[in-house]
Amino acid sequence: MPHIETKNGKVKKLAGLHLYHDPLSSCAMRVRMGLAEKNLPWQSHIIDLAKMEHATAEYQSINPSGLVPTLIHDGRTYIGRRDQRVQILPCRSNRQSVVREPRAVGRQHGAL
Ligand SMILES: N[C@@H](CCC(=O)N[C@@H](CS)C(=O)NCC(=O)O)C(=O)O
Repeated sequence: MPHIETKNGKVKKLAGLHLYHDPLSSCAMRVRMGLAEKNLPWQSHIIDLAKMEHATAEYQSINPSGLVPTLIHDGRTYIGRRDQRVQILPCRSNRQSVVREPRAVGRQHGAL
């Protein structure tokens, strides 16, 4: 899941893990499953696709692709790419993100 520079000032200030997602999105479900598997606490921000909330200027200032999910970790923004999956690491420290930078699908066990 590539890291992008967010233009949204509020998001830059978010501490911990925050997931912008639609409960019915299978793309977002993969990330929710990874977070649950690693027992990581996270805060939910619902983006209702049926209500076109992903098409708002506010959401697109967080994720310019207008797709869900968007994962924020300590103000850093991670968005999905078709050929890449996020890997959520089992432990956290102040120096290392729990979200590993992109890897190609199928190259690594444990990738989401
Ligand atoms: N490769 C991305 C794809 C994200 C994606 O396609 N999300 C869909 C929901 S599963 C979406 O936001 N669709 C809204 C739209 O296409 O307008 C990922 O896995 O995160």
